[in-house]
Order: sequence, then structure tokens, then C-alpha cells
Amino acid sequence: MPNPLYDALFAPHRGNPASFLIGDDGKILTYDDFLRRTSRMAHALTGAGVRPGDRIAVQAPKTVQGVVLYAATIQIGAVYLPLNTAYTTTEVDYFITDATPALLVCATASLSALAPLAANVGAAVLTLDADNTGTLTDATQGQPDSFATVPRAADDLAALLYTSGTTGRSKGAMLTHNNLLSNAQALVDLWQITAADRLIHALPVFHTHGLFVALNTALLAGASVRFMARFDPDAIIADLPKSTLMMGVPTFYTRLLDDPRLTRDTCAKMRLFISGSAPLLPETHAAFADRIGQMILERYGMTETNMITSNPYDGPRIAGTVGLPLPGVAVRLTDARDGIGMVEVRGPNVFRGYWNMPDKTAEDLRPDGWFITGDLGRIDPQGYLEIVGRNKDLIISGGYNIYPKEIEDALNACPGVLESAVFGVPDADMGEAVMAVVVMQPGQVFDAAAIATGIGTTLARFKLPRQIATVDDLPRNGMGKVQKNVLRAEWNPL
Ligand code: MLC
Ligand code: AMP
Repeated sequence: MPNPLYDALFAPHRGNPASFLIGDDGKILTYDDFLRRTSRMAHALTGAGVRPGDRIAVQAPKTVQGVVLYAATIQIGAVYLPLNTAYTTTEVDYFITDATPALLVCATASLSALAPLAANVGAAVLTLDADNTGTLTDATQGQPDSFATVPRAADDLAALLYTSGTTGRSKGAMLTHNNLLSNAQALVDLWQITAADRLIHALPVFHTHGLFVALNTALLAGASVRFMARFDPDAIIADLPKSTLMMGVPTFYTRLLDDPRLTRDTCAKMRLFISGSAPLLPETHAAFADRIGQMILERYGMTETNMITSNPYDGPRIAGTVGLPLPGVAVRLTDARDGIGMVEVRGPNVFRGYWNMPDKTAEDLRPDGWFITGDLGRIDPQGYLEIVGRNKDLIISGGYNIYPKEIEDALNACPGVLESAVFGVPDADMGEAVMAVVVMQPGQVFDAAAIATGIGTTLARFKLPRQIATVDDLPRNGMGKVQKNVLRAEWNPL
């Protein structure tokens, strides 16, 4: 009986002596050892009461053991639900309450805060720390190193990834085995990833980019992965001469370009640099090509759809565009005016809908399978897509999505605040930075520090405004809608 994702990504590596994960400590985990560990973990998870279809929520540091946990989740037919390590207890509470996982895996340091939340939904709790230890690893000790893989259908869920929403409420994107597998297959083909590749992996593994685009493709191809706990330019520069492939958000590339040690020599073995999750500025493209003699390959995707388009491997890579639809994926523009329209996508990569939110699903996913991305685009005569803006009120900072509504709600709940507006301003390092303006209630004194402290208890730190200022009124259009473009122009620091 099949388990599409496990059968394609993991099972073929039984007995494969090649290096899979190479850690910061230099330790190498071979594919075969990885598979054995996965089976032991699968026994540990079923022993903890996880059944097929159950969710396993994970808010834990980036570790080799975390990748084993992902593989074992798929092997037992469960659903992997990764959470940003920056999320606060309040934020995690929302996800757990919504997704009702059977198991929560967290760092020991968060145990006392998160265990009661898990108990509320009847979830078991195990720990996993940065050094790969914890009660999860303990539970794998002495377990058999083979496990009868649980069968799954192609459209059964493999993962549930939360993405913030314009309403301020996060939505769980339901991703199936076939969503993930079809996309990995298309990307391996397109980017010509093979077992001879060595990938620099410095992305977090709680989002589509680090988890699926990077890891699933490496697994499918049998490539080696230099698995870095975090983005550290020193470590990357040291590893470039031994590596062939890197994937990152634009901030990775602007920060590397700031380092004079990034040279043609250090990159002599590198065959491909890939960027995505946020727009790569044409200046960054040009500076990189000038320094390294290679053009970064830019692609475009979303949590709900995996990857949608990519510039070609062979063939022109055009700066300012995100390339052509992946094979098997269709892209169209709707309601186009002057050639600019809403980007819609259809294909085996498109998710099954939002968890427990049929109305939201119906709003964004048409009955005939077209998903409305919220991005605005233009298609050039060669068929290359250019993302020219967003129809959704969203800030992308260093590759993290931040929805203003969520922050405005928190600001408006602060004592003395009448109303607020949150918007992105250009930022040289992060692409965009979060900025907030508040209107105080009559007679109330504005205290930026007090407001920052107030919202800091519930919101993850990366969402917090760089600056909070006060204004007398918010600019509004004739319909009463706040004009964020006016605010962006007024507060642009560059
Ligand atoms: C960290 N901080 C950020 C931030 N990252 N603030 C705003 N935006 C960000 N992206 C803040 C922290 O809260 C902290 O603040 C301070 O910066 C230092 O934290 P750090 O962890 O040491 O930061 P750093 O290592 O410099 O991280 C920057 C980064 C990281 C760019 C390396 O954000 C990153 O890895 N981004 C990748 C995101 C990603 O994978 N996106 C893919 C989404 S999938 P304080 O106040 O505590 O000091 C997707 C689909 C697709 O979009 O197409 O791929
Ligand atoms: P997420 O919801 O985190 O999956 O983020 C998806 C959003 O990131 C998309 O809808 C786009 O707005 C944006 N995005 C991803 N890749 C690119 C890119 N190469 N250029 C511009 N925007 C991008």
C-alpha cells in the first residue's frame, strides 16, 4: 500500500551510504542512518498515541532530529504542523486550539508555558532541544529500526502550515502528499538537482521555503545538505567553496554581498543560487552577477501553492521577473487593467483548502481549482511573470509575512489608543520594515515605549513595529478606507 511522499522522498534511501545532513558540529548523518532513526521515531510517535491523520505540532529549534521528526510524521500517516520558534505563547495557543494536534513537540524552555495549552486539547507533549536531546529523543531509544509505513492516498494531508490572514486570523493551509511531491519533482527537474549536489541550508524549517523547497528537493534527489541552525554569513562563506547550491530569501543575498569575502573564487564550485519568498531587487541581481559572474535564479511561490513559477535553469533569467509557470502548473491574470491583473494559479501544487474554514476556502479557491493568490502581476511576451504588487494588505520583512491587521488589533487594544495603521516601509536589509502610526483618544498622552511593551507580550518580536509614531488623523479616501500608500510615502525613510 502506498504512502506517496514517504515512498518517493524517504524509502528509496534505505541502505544509501551517502551523506544527507551535515551539522554545524561537522557530524554527518548518512541517508541510511537517517532512515533508521526515522523508523525509531515512528515507533516513538505511535507510542505517544499519534494515529494516522492526527496533527503533530512542532515549535522546536532547527535540528537534525527535527528533520527525522518530519520524516517519521509522514511515515506514520500523520500531518506535520511546524510553528515559527518566535511565536509567543498566545500565538501558539491559537494554533493548537485550531488544529487540535495529538502531540506537541517543543523546547524544554517552553514546556511550562505550553504544556497547559496542550492539555486543553488533550495533546501529549514531548521536548526537543537545540542539541537534539529531549524526551522525544529519549522515546526513540531502543525502538526497532524498521517500521511498517502507513498507507496514504495522494490527496491525504501531509502538512498543515499556518499563514496569516488579512482578517488578522491565521489560516491553516492543508497540503496533501501530491501537492508536496508534485512540486518537489518539478523543481528537481527544473533546477537539475542530483545526488552530486551539496546544498547550503540556512533557512528556518517551519516555512515552505526551508522545509519543502529546500529539503524535499534534496531528499528526492539524494543530495547532501549542509544543515545550518541559522543564517550566519561566516558559516556560509566558509562553506561556499565545498558546496554547489544555495537557497535563500533576498536578505541572505544582500547580507552576503556586504561581505568582501564573497568572491568568484569562494563560489567556484557553486552552480546555482536561488532566491524567493520576497522580491529580489534588480540592483541585487546586478551586484551579484557582477561579483560572482552568475545570475541568481528567482522563483515565486506561496504556502498555499508551493512553488508556482521559476526563472529557467538554462535560458534567460530575467531580473525583476519570477519566470515561467512550473511544468504542470497554470498561471493566469484576472481582472487585468493595462496588462496588470490578479495572479491565479491552478495545478497539482494547489492546496486542498484552509483547515476548518470553508468560507475562507471558498473566497480564495474557485470551484474549478484556480487559487486567487492576492498578488498582482503582469506577463511579458515571453511568458515571464512579473509581480508588481499585492492586492492583500501584507508586509514581507526578511521573508516573513506580517499582516497589518493583526498588529493594528493589538495596538487598538492598548489603553488610550483610538485607532492605528500599520504599513511596510522600504528597508535596505529586510526589504520592508514594519511601521505603525496611532491616533490617541482625546486627552490621552502618547507613550511609544508603553505601547510597544503592551503589544510585545502577545506578538512575535519580528512582527513588532520598528517605529511607532502618533498622528492627529489617519489619511482616508472617500470611502473612509485608510490610505496606506499615502502613509508609506510619508514615512519612507530611504
Ligand atoms: C529576525 N528579526 C526580524 C526578522 N528576523 N525582524 C523582522 N523581520 C525578520 N524577518 C528580528 C528578531 O525578532 C530579533 O529582534 C532580531 O531581528 C534578531 O533576530 P535574529 O533571529 O538573530 O535575526 P537574523 O538571524 O538576522 O534573521 C534575519 C533572517 C531571518 C532574514 C536571516 O528572518 C530569516 O531566516 N528569514 C527567512 C524567512 C523565511 O524562511 N521565509 C520563507 C517563508 S515561505 P529583537 O527585537 O528580538 O532583537 C514563503 C513561500 C515562498 O514565503 O515563496 O518561499
Ligand atoms: P507566504 O504566505 O509566506 O507563503 O508568502 C507568499 C507570498 O510571498 C506571495 O504571495 C508573494 O506575495 C510573496 N513572494 C514569494 N516569492 C516572491 C518573489 N520571488 N517575488 C515577489 N514576491 C514573492
